[in-house]
Amino acid sequence: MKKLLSLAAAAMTVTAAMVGPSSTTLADTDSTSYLLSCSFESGEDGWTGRGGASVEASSKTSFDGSNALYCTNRSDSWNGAAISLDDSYAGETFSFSTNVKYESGKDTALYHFTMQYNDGSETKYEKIASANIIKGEWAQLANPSFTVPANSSEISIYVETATGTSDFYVDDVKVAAEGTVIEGAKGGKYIPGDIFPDGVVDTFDLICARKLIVASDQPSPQSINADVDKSKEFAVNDLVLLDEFISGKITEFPENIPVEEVTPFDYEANKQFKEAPGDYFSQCQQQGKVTQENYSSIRGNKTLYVYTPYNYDPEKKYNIFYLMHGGGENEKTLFFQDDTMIQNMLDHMIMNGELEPLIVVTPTFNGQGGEAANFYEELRANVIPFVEGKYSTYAESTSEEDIRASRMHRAYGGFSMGSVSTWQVFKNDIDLVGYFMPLSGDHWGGNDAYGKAKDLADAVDRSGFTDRQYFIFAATGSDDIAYPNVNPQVDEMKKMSQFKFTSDFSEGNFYFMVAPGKTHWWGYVRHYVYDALPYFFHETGE
Ligand code: FER
Repeated sequence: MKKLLSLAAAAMTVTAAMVGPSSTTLADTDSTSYLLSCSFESGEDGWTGRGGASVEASSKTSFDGSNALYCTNRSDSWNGAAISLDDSYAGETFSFSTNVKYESGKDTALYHFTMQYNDGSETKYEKIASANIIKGEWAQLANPSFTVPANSSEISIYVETATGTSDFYVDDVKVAAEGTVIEGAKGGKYIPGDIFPDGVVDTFDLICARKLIVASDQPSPQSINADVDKSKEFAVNDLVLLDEFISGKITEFPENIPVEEVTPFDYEANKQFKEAPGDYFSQCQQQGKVTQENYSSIRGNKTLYVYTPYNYDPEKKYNIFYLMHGGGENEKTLFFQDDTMIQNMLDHMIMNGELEPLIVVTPTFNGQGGEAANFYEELRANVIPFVEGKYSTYAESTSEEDIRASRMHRAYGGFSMGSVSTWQVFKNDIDLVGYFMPLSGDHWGGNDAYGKAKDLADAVDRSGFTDRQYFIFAATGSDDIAYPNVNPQVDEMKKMSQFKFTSDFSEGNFYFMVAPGKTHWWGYVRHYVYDALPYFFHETGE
């Protein structure tokens, strides 16, 4: 009884600390001898960047002392911070511990403390400890009994993430004899219900939750664990569920995730071509930014450009539109040529409230073995993960699963050969993209108009998506050289159940706008983007 009381008192103390600024527990002060102990107080302590990552001792934050190791420039989730261990570790069992923290991006992220070694024939990787950690909080990744495989060599230990490339800090890394309890950060782990951060959900958490709900209208980072129903706020319902969970009435927390808001949009059902106002192609007083990005792809090293809207905020989520140039053009065509200057048009549309701020990317299909019809491969393998790992979109991470989950916030379009690439993206990447804008170009697949339409309809059937889950706004000019190719394809598509023809995407999913008298030129085609783009990103895909 006495013990319980004192633990409850401890719980109260921690609660008070949680409501205020987060507190950390100092590492042990006993005389344990460590095989490795890295505090980063006077440098990197032998740690190096893994993959392309960089590491440096930094005083921006620390778990213990005044420095931590700061890991940046990661271009893949396996990039991180590493240190080599000598071969004498092989075959022995030790206690490993590190503390990790990250400061931007998702609210929680999965981190791994991993060992790499050579088993005599190949390189192997084994997780020492893993944890889902809370943004802005130090968390400990520890394993008191981890055996380094016998006869291994080239051993190193490192910190990495399961997905994404965010910067992180590492501090107070220790290796000690098997079974040693190495003190580390308390809490910092995402465990719904674990409000008194001890790794288990029990009565102490209920005590903390009750205190939290009366004491705090400003939730602490730790209160993400208190929001057991994932409603994005800690409320009475969470308290009720926690009580039921602890008493054994329920064995898991039912989720109450808020439905994602989409902006209601007043579609026209039969959208007619309308030119953007002439001054939309001059500089706007609220300018977005166009950034050159270099990336490596399955078809060599390439460049693309990223338009970020005025006041771009990496803490917010943005819809994203990939827009492909035509044959003989390149990734610069859309942003740097007098007859395009799409960025000025986007600036004006966003400033005047005609378009939600979004990210627009101009990649290229040019390159080693690259062509319009196979760009969909590179889009999936390289372009989307690269861009969306770096810029803030609805993709929670660059895992294919998270890219799929955010497809209703992703569009792809293109002109001429770019339109050819668009139909191919529809056919092959429909699981990643929800909106399509093929401009002045037909689908290269199938022998005749029916064959082209059928090829696309078959792709829909294979995907399993319903006709509320993909949207096509196609356009061309009546005098465009592509019109005689596209128009018959559209006529065949209209007959198929997969495509419901209207520009009111609350009712259907497929439209073809014909601009009277216009020919095959970006100077006209940019206006199709002006007409079509505001129609995107309003459907939930439910
Ligand atoms: C078409 C699709 C693409 C088309 C032309 C192109 C004539 C591209 C032409 C080029 O890049 O030269 O439907 O119709």
